[in-house]
Parts: sequence; structure tokens; C-alpha cells
Amino acid sequence: MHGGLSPDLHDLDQIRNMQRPTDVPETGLLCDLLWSDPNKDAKGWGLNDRGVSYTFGADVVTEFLEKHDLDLICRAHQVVEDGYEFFADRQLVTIFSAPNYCGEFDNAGAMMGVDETLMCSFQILKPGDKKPKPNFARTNV
Ligand SMILES: [Mn+2]
Repeated sequence: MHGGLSPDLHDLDQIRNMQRPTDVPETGLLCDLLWSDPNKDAKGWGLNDRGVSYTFGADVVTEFLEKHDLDLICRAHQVVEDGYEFFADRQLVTIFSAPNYCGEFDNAGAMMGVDETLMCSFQILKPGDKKPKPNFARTNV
């Protein structure tokens, strides 16, 4: 998903059965799938500084993976320096594909591949040199 887990997510059929396309509500499962974030400094669910959705601790990830017999949560939504970053002892990975995000970060970008044995690998897009933004001279025509 883009953001992360949701306290309202109890069964993966809830995701399969979602009607798409749809508007994004301000609370609830779909909102959380899009906007929640992992938090390495807290356990359980917490309020999100973004002002929407929640944060969740490593304990939430462990419990979710065990309950649903999954190995890894893949999500995006946060700039990470190396383009990808593991959380909760490699039970969740953040993948961010845009290097030099918005021209304001020095981050690498990454893409994750999963082969037929479920081995995950990452292709890294290195950040470019930080250059000052071009300063175009104005010409009246
Ligand atoms: Mn996002």
C-alpha cells in the first residue's frame, strides 16, 4: 500500500472488496492505507503528525504479518535516504522511487523486484549532484 496498516484492517478481503475508483475519506481503512506511517519510537497505534491517519509500531507489524501469514509489508509515502529502508527487523520496507525528491532532498530512489522464489532485490537510482536551480534571465519580447 502507499501509507501503511490500519486499525480497521482485519481481513484482506476488505481491500479486495473496495470499490474503485473512489474518493478518499478523512478517516477509516482506505484513508489509513494511503496515509499511515510506521513509527520506530512507539508501540501500538499513535496519532500522526501529518494530521491524518495514524502511526504504528513494530509490534503492530509483527502481529499483522503473523495473523495474515505474510512476510513483508511494502509501502512508500516517506522520503528515505537510500531509496528503500527496512523497519521492524525487515518486516516492512519503505520504497521511494524519486531521487532528489522535489529538488530539495539528496535522497536516492529505489525500485524493488520480487523474483519467483520471493527473493527481493533493489535497484537504486543514485541522487544527482545538488545543483543550484537555474536562474533564467528574463527577456521581454
Ligand atoms: Mn505519499
